[in-house]
Amino acid sequence: MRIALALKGLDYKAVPVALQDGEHLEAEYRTVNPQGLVPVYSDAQILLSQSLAIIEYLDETHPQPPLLPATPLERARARQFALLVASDVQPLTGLRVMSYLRDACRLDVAARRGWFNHWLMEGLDALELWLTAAERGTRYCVSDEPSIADVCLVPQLAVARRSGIDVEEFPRLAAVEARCLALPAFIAAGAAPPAPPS
Ligand SMILES: N[C@@H](CCC(=O)N[C@@H](CS)C(=O)NCC(=O)O)C(=O)O
Repeated sequence: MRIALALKGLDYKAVPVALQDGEHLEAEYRTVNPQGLVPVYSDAQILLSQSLAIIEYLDETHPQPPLLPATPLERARARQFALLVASDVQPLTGLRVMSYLRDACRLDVAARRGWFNHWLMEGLDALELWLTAAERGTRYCVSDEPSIADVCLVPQLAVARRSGIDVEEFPRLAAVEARCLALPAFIAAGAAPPAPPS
């Protein structure tokens, strides 16, 4: 959501929610999102959850630059990549699922790590293969402009990097990521990994 806001050049006030401290599960936050998940987006009129719904809302209310490409096939392809991340990978690897595996299923660290890596790697493999299959020499996932696909891909790769996965094993994903992270909007949104210690 932050990347989409930055690509659109929109000013916003970020209200951090400390997930590791369980702030999102407290009654106060649940008055904002009863589901207890981030992000939510609000302006004077509305309160919305679900990243993809928010991003499409921003795209429709602030059409420039478009986050969904020009042709029906490119739009479908962009949504395909975005959904692969947001519906197939993130839900299986998110904090609440990992906490449930620890607390309710009593899985140890190794088993939880195995679960996390399995679903994340399966998703990255699929994204890389689809990117290869759809390869038309474009700068970003779907076209020569960043789309909703890139907006979803880059944070998922940041999660992979933080988890010690070698993203360079996925050369097409890594190349798209590098191009995105050279864009001011991705930098402004904090999508770039921290610089290595000197
Ligand atoms: N489908 C939701 C997923 C939201 C979600 O899982 N957000 C994570 C942070 S990226 C979260 O709030 N995790 C807290 C938890 O799992 O307890 C979306 O795309 O917005």
